[in-house]
Amino acid sequence: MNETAASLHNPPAGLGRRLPKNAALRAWVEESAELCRPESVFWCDGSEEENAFLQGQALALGVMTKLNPEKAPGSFIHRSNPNDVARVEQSTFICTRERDAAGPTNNWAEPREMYARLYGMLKGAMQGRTLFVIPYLMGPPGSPLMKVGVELTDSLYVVLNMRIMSRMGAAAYDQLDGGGEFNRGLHSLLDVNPERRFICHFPEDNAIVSVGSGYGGNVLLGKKCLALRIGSYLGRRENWMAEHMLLLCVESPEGEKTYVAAAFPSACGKTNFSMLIPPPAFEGWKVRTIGDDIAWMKPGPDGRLCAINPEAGYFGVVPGTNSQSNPNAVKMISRDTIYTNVATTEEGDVWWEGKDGPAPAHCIDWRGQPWRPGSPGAAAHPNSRFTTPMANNPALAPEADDPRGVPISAILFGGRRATTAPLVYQSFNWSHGVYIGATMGSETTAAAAGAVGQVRRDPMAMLPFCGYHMGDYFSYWLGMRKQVADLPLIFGVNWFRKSPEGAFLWPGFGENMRVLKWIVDRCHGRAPARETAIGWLPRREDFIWRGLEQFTAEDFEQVQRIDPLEWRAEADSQAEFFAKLGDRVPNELLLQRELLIARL
Ligand code: OXD
Ligand code: MN
Repeated sequence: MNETAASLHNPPAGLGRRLPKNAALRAWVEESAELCRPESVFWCDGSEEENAFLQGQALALGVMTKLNPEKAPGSFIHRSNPNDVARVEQSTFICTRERDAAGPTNNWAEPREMYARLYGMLKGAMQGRTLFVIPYLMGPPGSPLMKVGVELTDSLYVVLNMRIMSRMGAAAYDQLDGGGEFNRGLHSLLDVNPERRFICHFPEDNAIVSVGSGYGGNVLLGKKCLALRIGSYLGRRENWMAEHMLLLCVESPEGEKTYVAAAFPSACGKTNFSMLIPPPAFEGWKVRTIGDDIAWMKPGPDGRLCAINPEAGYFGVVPGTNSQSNPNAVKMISRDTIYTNVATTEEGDVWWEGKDGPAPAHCIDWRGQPWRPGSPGAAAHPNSRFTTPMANNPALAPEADDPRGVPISAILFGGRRATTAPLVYQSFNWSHGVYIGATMGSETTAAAAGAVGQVRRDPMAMLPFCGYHMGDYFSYWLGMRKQVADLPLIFGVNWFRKSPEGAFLWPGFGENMRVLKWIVDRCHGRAPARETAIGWLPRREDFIWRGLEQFTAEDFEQVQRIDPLEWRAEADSQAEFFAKLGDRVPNELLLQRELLIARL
């Protein structure tokens, strides 16, 4: 079912021909078509009629298969090339005139050279295919943070996913017809060959070229490429922030709303946390989702940091999704969803490791091979994904569509750490909080190609996504202190601490509400804490324990334990990381590290 030759047959009259008034856009599409030589050009308008037509074409061309409408209404499965299942950090480039602008954590290439190389590969690459023009918005229309993008692609899968993930079509034409600036994204599958796979960002031109992959994070260009890599670059220039953060609203029984942003690396539970259902002891409390992956934030006129979710859908990790880990997601992906690289059952339903119920006796695995319990390897790829509209989320906050955004009270930084990092602690102040974010460590996951389970520094969960020098990014974060009068409080969290025997210490999922409640109370000056070497920690009595009485005082002590030796090793590993970044690391962060060591 790999998508290699998608050429549309006979679009009904009126479809694919919505030409924009924007002359620069028309000229660029013409130039790109001259280079790539597609059989036809299809201008997407985002209409329902278009969607139905394109879905039909995707079925006819074998790009997707329809799932049983009784089991998964309106849903499809796509199996990708097995060599193309995750983001490829080694093939991702930031192309700026000066090498130093990209910094040591990014692959860099000289823009003219990289354009020449990419255009060489793109020459005639779309012969026999259709070039789709996808105009889209990131952010609610009318938001001061909204951006316009246009993606040109020869992949139907990309069109159908972008339709879910962004505000695609008419709303974007409205902006483009006004003649404004837009991000130019050019994507081609080529022959889906890892040797010819490059995800290249040209922040100085507000442009992206992605070739040789069909995997979401590499090709849904509004997401990681525009909303994070180009976004972080533009943000620094235009005084806003693009962050790898979920956004949620906690509403108390009295109706008090507190908005929280949280950065966790890929596949560490952002989607689950953003729509958690509080346990029964929290009657009347509600958690609602604004975003599950990306936050754009800007100092607001009221002196607070104001955030929007630029996306319109969720591209989430499937395995492990069940009615205990994320009941809202189970409902949300039960219809109108594109699944990628899960397994399918004989009844035309989907299956994955960790789904509710027993494993089917037989199924077809993510590679399209017969699979049964005991077969080698997982039935669903560990990075298999769902693409689903945010409107499907039963916990969606109405604010997700509010162009004004929401004022942030707390920022959480969380890694996947088996040791060292406690369940929750609060920074002493903004500078210390930025240091906590900058020194975040996390075990690697299947969301990126490469080894899984190794601790690496992933500052603010942005290591794969920061579009410029990481040292300058830290300075920019520190500088927010001057722009935002009413700064959010900053916390470190870790849901993944393990016992020496390797069992998770904290039950996680909905129980994370207990942690969230303490954080919210801290924001409103209602909860005490005790000072420690690493920050402010809750005491056991500061949490609500009703319904989780089996989590004893000793358990709490274990999950919150600060081991000075582990922290000394942590500080050493942070020093190594800072050294790699060179002299652009702000002194203030080096000083924070010294202070930590002194306190330890
Ligand atoms: C994602 C990722 O897909 O971070 O969100 O990889
Ligand atoms: Mn992500």
